[in-house]
Amino acid sequence: MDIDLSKITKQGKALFLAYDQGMEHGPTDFNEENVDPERVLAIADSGYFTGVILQKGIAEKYYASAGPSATSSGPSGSAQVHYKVPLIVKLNGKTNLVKDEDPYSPQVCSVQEALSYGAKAVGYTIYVGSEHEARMTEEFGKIEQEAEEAGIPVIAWMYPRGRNVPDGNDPKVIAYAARVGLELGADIVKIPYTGDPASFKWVVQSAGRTKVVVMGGSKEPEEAFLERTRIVMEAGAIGLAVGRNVWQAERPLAVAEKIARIIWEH
Ligand code: FBP
Repeated sequence: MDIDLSKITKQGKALFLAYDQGMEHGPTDFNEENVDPERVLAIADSGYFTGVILQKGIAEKYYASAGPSATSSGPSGSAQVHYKVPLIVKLNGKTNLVKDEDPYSPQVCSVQEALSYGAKAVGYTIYVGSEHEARMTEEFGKIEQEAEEAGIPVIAWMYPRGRNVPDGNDPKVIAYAARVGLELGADIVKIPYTGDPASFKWVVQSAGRTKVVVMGGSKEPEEAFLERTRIVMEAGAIGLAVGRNVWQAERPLAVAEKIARIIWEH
């Protein structure tokens, strides 16, 4: 069955704002402003994004619950914020305090729970090549089935990592990871950029009918990031899932606008 991606895409393209770094990296990624989920949700809700990626805690306490920008009364009498940007709940996650050579990211939220916060899609990281890969592909298999039954898309973060992967940025390994996403039934794979247009095109081809979005990475100069966006769109990606390069920018909305223009005018 073809899953409908229209709730998290616009004209078939996607721009997701990732805000799960508090779990993956800790608040070292944040400053006084972007440490506040409401501020980042306001960026996500600006109209430039087709989805916001959150862990369950922020999904429940900020996206689905009361806040100062509340607009009406919810079922329990509590005020409800009505964000327009579609919610994507990340179902697994880990901290970087555990220095595992072979990473494993456990499932911390179910598809049903994600749906209860209003999720329009769910996400899951598989560290392809990790000694724990089998546990993650197994968990992913169940999630994929549950999401398909619920009629929502699954996005797989396909990150080649672990002692079996000497270089996680090797284009061949990234293409392999993208292909595994297709094989496992991911509707979209979120993968690193390979570093050059030709090898990235092969990654997109390897993903077949599974759509490709590119991860952001740590903050880089704006023009370099925009250039990378142009290249990946040219190579056939449907868009980006970006966090730090937007909400760590001095003017997040200005950057978001430039990225969106490249994606939709491509
Ligand atoms: P960024 O654009 O900030 O890199 O976000 C993308 C993302 O995949 C997040 O969803 C996740 O928190 C983070 O990167 C994981 O980073 P890493 O595992 O490379 O430290």
